[in-house]
Amino acid sequence: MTEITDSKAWKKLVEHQKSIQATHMRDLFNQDPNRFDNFHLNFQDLIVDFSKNKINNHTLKLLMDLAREAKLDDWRTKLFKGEKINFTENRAALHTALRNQSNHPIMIDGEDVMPKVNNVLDKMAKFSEDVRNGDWKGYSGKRIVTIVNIGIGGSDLGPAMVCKALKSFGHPNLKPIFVSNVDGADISQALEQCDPETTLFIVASKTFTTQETMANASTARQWLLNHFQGNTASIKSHFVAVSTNARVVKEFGIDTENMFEFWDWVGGRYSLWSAIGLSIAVYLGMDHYRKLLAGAHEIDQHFLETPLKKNIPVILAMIGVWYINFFNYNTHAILPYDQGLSLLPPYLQQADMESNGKFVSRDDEYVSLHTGPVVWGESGTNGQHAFYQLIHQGQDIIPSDFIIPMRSQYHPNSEADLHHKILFSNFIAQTRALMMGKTENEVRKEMFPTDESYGKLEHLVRHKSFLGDRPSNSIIFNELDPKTLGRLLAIYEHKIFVQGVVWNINSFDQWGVEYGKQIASMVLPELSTTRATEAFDSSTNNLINNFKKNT
Ligand code: G6Q
Repeated sequence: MTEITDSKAWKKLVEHQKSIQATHMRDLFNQDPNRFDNFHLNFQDLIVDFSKNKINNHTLKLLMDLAREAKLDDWRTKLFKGEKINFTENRAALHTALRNQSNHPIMIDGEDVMPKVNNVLDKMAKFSEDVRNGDWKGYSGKRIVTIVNIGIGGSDLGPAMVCKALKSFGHPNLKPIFVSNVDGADISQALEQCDPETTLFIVASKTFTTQETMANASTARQWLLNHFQGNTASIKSHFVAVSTNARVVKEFGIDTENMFEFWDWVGGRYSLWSAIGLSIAVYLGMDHYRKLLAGAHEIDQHFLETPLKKNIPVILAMIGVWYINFFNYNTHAILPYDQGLSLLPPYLQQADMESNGKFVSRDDEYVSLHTGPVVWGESGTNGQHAFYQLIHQGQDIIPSDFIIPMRSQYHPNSEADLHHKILFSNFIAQTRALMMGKTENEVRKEMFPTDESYGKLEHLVRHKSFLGDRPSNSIIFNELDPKTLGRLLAIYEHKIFVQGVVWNINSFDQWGVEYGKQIASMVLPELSTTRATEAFDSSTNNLINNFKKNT
């Protein structure tokens, strides 16, 4: 198989990188007064400004050529058609079917999946309405006020992030809590906030065998049964399941009538669009949940139909490839300027790193290139008072995405308005400072405004200077509402997919997650024996044996 590094576009990009490397982004802006016009895209009210990147028209042309040489068009079609592109698990990756609002048939193994997708959505609608309006009662007849989602990874991060992001749309009398960690502190602290008579547990697990989720769900079940004197009839009113595995759900004691189904072609990290989004539907209401799906569907259409150079996920993906593979910038920061989006960085960390943290190609060969970047971040302005120092003056260049609504969800009174202006000005300040930097002469002018003061403290000049030339994308939109959030998340999903296509990897498996689960299941029985363990390496044996001595 020819590698992407042998493609014409790749070779030209290597040469082009050498010629553009020394050009400061300041100069790119000086050379082209219309740089913003030339390097931004709109989708409804969403604006993606990618002008603060080390690119020119020629860069973009070559990057689009590269995407074409990687056969992006074909892969995009395969993704949406439900071909089994997750070949190591023999599965399709059809999260787009879950939000297929146009409802055209989507076939897997000769079966149109849309009827069952729509049936589950209807079941979710009925259930979430019943909980929200109090028709669904706890065992003692009281209405539900707390919803505890028990799940981990893909069965936790998406719903937790969305419920936090869209809190202002949430039901005022419902409180969502997310329990994921097997550390007993997580479930204990959650249960401290709950009354068994008014709590609903949603056990969310694709496999329904994940150790952490099953341990937390069992603890929650016991807690409920303790309250109702062991009466197992109470479970039906307080536990529902979201899973692909009806048999194990039943064994756990949850009636399959109270199970919301999804399918093996929904990857964990792409599952908030499936019944895994049940906690979202209950908290925000099904109308808002459907708007979230609709926003994602709009981007699916945009991604499918828009020419590459106007295609938002493609542009963001290819700029990422440019930095990772041609500049060796191997991390990427997600910096939302919206406190509601504070869980977006960990959400996207999973979406990206679990998808593209791969070193074997689709041709079963070792990949010779850097693939997925280390994705990290924190909401602004908090991050500014912590790690931004390194982004401004550290040795590593960290391409960053700044994400901000123009209006706060928390509706403007004069004070909220002021908060938002301060927030927005900080976002602008950071993106400009990163791009422009501050030369030593500019520092001197600031430090020594008069001739007399000139030269004093000269040794500080370099410390206070900034090289700039540090890239960022700015993604802005009117307000963070369900549709906008759906659009934003789908943009990132497709960006990640495009990068996986260029690197010729399978973005939809996660053997690294499976390996950890496998070793943990070998260690657990060792912790319960009294004899010293000799089964592993000396470090592992000693760590286990010290645990045994001290418990
Ligand atoms: C996601 C991963 C992983 C998964 C969890 C939970 O793509 O596969 O994060 O979601 O391990 O798995 P279950 O839903 O099966 O409990």
